[in-house]
Amino acid sequence: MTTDNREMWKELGIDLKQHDTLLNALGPIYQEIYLSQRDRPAGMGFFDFVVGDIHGIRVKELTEHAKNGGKVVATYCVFVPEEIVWAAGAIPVGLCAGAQFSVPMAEAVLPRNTCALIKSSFGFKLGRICPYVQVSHLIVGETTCDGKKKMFEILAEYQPVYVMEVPNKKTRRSRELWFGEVLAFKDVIERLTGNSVTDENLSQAIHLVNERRRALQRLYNLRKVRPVPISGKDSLLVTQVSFYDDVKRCTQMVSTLCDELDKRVAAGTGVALKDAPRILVSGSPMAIPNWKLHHILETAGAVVVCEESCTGTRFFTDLVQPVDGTLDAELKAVADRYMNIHCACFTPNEERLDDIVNLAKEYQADGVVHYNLQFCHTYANEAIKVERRLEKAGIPLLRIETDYSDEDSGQLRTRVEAFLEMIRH
Ligand code: BJ8
Repeated sequence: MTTDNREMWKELGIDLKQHDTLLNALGPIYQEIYLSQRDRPAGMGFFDFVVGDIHGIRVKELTEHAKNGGKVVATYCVFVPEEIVWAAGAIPVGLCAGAQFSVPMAEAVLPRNTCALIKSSFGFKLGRICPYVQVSHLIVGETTCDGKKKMFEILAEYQPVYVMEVPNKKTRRSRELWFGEVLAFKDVIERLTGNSVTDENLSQAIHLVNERRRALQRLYNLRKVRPVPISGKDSLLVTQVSFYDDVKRCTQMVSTLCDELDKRVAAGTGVALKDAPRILVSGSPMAIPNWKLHHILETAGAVVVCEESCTGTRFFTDLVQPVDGTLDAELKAVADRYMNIHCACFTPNEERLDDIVNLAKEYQADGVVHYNLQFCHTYANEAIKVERRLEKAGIPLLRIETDYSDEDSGQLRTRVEAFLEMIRH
């Protein structure tokens, strides 16, 4: 931790005492969960470095950008079209909201029976402990769930917030509404930055983000192999880091990691025992440092081969389709791409059920663990349909409902072990 960093955090208005407590806690957790893994790919070194310096270099880059007149736009959901932000010369940052640390702070204001993701993100602002929140000029929220949209109203008392309306259906009229929202978002970002989004800079931004999606697709394709060359924990970390690291650098580092994994595959090198049950995790997103379920699964002898979530396949599966021509056509292509994210906020949402079954087959999963955050009614209710669909497909399912605390870890471990035992026999 350099003096430079402390100065920078102070300038950003960070509560240094709380912040020290947070960073001091992260080190040992990372050591136990990540660095203790055996046979990790060398390419994970970059991602270890990024987490080790989580509030250092990247925050400095954003601060420099801001000092030079650039804007930083923070987001909480994969529905916010980052291409538009890049096109206008601003930098988007996907905020983490995976730490228990900030939950009690949020509970001083928000109802306790709110999902941990909402409480964690709100607590980071309230406690002034996240430099990514502090450095951002605008937070972009969305209307994906009731808890979030009401939290954004309160968050707006602390920092500028703009909320995009995400429709709840996938009808033609909903798509039109969403396209209108994308156009309105472009106007907001243009006003914020003073720069115009043009067909040229938008097409460059589309290419930039598509390249990162391609790199992540490549990483996930490598996880389909038997034996799997990278752990679920490491893969999850790569996706988590790609929410806030520089898009070009991240694409490069994921590609370098994949080059190494290609060699592992060719040599038949795997990270888990041959008979380790292969698990697909499906459900709510897992932001840094939420590694709880993956850690329990992988220390119980399983290997996570895919995440059907917004910190998984929903983040990168579809590319924005390239179109020749007008800005309007490009914006339409961007809007269309985002409407293919099968979040549980949609009704009906059969596409997500299809995805889970298809992914389980593609990744040769022996079972699915459905993960939903306590008090998240959208995913909890959709889990009923997931259960029925998987039963029909003959794929074993374990439903987990939890939060960010460690209080239920022992109980979760027992349930996970019983599930893996059932799969093995
Ligand atoms: S597109 S999954 S990132 S909304 S877990 S806050 S739904 S009560 S996170 Fe999400 Fe966008 Fe959808 Fe993805 Fe509400 Fe549920 Fe909490 Fe949630």
